[in-house]
Amino acid sequence: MLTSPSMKITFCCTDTKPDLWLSGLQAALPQAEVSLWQPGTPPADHAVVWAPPQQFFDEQTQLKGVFNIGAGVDALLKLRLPPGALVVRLDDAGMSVQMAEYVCHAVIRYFREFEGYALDAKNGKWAYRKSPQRDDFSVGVMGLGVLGERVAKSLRAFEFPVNGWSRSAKTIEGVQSFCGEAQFNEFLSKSQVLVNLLPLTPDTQDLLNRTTLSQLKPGAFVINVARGAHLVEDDLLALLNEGHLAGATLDVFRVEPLPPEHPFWRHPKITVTPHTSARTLRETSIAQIVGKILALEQGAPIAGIVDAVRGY
Ligand code: NDP
Ligand code: OXD
Repeated sequence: MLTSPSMKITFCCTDTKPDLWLSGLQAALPQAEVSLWQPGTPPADHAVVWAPPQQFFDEQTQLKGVFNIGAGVDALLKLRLPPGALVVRLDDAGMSVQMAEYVCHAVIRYFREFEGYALDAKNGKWAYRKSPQRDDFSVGVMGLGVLGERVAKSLRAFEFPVNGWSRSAKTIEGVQSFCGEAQFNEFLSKSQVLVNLLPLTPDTQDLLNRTTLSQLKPGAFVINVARGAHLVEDDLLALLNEGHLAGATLDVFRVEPLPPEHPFWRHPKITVTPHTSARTLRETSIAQIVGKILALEQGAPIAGIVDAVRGY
């Protein structure tokens, strides 16, 4: 038997239909007791969560593992968590390939002017557009973690010059590494496209603002796929309207769903998608989480443990 017969798993995921998660977890952990959390649920050993209420942690004080069904833990870390619990984020689980698709699509759409061709086609216009020189078209990826590294490598496969910015220096073939505050301005000034894949922490909140975005090359393009609170929305709008920025593709917003009256919806230089660049894949995620629960129960090391002080 792989798990103790009394092991209890509780599931508390806002905005997520629970049934297939519960049956999937139960099938993968037949000896465990898997339940949907509701107020008063007896203490569990491990929790599978997304945006749970504070009451959940106030009651579930004996958790050993808190498994977030996403990569970003910014919302989770705002709560008071049980002191003994390890917080574990999803570690790729099928998200990095989706993120690479999304970002490469957005970059290539801008580089090859496919939006302009689509407009021309609507008007029956047959005309060539001149793409910029690839060598002058540097893409800067902020955050070179699980997702950012995959995105940077995928962009390299299209032979774009790629720079990356992270806290610590990285060695990724073909990608120039910049790190820390000291190298941030240089990184920005080299970027024709800026891709944000940072975690949301006190250090990174509002980091995409007038001062930083003004340092991008003239006519730069911004892709935000991390969190809405990284971006000062009015500053982006001003720089687009003044012409310093050419456009933006935004998947995440300060308020989600993006309110109907928000100017981003109708701005001609902004493409909006509904926080969909890398979706959580249920079956892959269950397999990963169950593998980690079993490893933890056996005292084995696992990847993806969040450092609450660092914030990611
Ligand atoms: P990781 O934790 O694996 O990577 C984070 C990267 O950011 C690391 O390279 C880290 O540097 C760097 N970093 C953190 N803080 C700073 C800082 N202050 N200055 C410079 N670099 C910093 O995260 P993931 O790649 O898995 O995910 C990134 C984010 O993407 C998530 O936090 C989430 O918000 C977002 N996301 C969005 C999705 C969507 O559908 N839109 C889906 C999934 C995730 P170092 O390596 O040196 O530690
Ligand atoms: C995540 C997300 O953090 O979906 O995984 O945004």
